[in-house]
Amino acid sequence: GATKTPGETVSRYHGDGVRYKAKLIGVDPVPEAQGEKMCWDSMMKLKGLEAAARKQGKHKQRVWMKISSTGVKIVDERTGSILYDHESSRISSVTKDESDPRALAYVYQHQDAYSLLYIKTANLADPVLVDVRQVCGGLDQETPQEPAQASH
Ligand code: I3P
Repeated sequence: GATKTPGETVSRYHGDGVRYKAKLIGVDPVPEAQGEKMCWDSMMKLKGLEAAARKQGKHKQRVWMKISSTGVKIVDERTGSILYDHESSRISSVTKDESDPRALAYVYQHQDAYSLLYIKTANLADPVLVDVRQVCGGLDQETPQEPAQASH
């Protein structure tokens, strides 16, 4: 994408920030703030639960993912209620789903625990990843190096 000046970055995330149409795949407690394998395993577990739910005729919850300088909010599309409100300082890692160009996950801290939130975007996840990383102070890119190896 285009390189943004610091000024543009600030205004883009100011106030309500940006929002993306998405569906919530799920939330899973995880033991650490970050970790490639941990995130991958958690995402695949949630993906398995999603597939099982779909077989029973259940659909993922439709949400808005709102990204602003304060952090990330997950809002129910139908009711407008805030499901999750994560301050940027509580988001410890952001992970691209190498198996799905429309999915991403991030880990957030709550009290002394961590959870992974896994989300499917209506369009490509890449610009969303960039936005989350920007508001979280440029988190390290976590790109799994051997995604194909994890499919056993
Ligand atoms: C749907 C299809 C969509 C999926 C949707 C499925 O199945 O796989 O791609 O939305 O999930 O129900 P079908 O083709 O049998 O109708 P996403 O791509 O956004 O996951 P959903 O029911 O959870 O919305």
